[in-house]
Amino acid sequence: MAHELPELGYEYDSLEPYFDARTMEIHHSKHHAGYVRKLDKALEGYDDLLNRDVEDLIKNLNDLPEDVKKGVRNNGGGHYNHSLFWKILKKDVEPKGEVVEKIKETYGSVDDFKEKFKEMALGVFGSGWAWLVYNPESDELEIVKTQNQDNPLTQGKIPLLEIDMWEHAYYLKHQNEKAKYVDDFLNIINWDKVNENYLEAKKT
Ligand code: MN3
Repeated sequence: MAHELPELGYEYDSLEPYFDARTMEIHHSKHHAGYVRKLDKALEGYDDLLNRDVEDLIKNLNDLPEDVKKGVRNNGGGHYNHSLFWKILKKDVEPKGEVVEKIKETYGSVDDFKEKFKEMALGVFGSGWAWLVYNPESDELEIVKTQNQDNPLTQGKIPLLEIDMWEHAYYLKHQNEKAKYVDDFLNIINWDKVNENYLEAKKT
C-alpha cells in the first residue's frame, strides 16, 4: 500500500464535548481509511502514481490518465481533505497570528469571519466541504465550498481550514442540527496550525 492513513496525533475523545469520540473514531478509522484504501485501488497498475504524494495528485488532477481521474478525485480528495481536517482541530487555541490579522482585514473581525463561514458551510447542498483558502493570484483569502470530495487545490487555491459537511461527520451526535455542528467546529479550530498553513501558502 502506497498511501497511508495518518495518525490523528490526539485521542478520539480529545475534542469532547464538541466532537464526540465515537464519531471521531468511525470517521477516522472507517471513513478516512476507506478513502486511502480505495485511492490505492484506483491507482493499481500505475506504480509512479501510487508513490506520488496525494496533494500532488490532487493539484495535477486534470493531467492524470482518464481511467484514474475519477478515483483520485473522489478518494484522493477524501484522503487529502480528511488529513487536513484532523490537523486543524484542537480545543482552546486562541485566534492569533498573521492569518488572523488577514482575516480581520478581509472580514472585519474573527466573529464576522465565523458568521460568513457558517453561512457558506450551511449552504453546502448534499455532501461537501466549506473552506477558507488563500488565493495566490490575488494574495487574498476566500471562503468557498466544494461538492463531494472536490478540493480547491485543483483550482490553484490553497486550503487553510475546512469543515466536513458530509452527514457522517456529525449525524451521530448532532443529527439534523447542522448549525450546531458548525458552531461546535468553530470552537475547536487549531489557529496555530491554520496560521502555519497560511505562512506556508504565502510562500507559493
Ligand atoms: Mn468525512
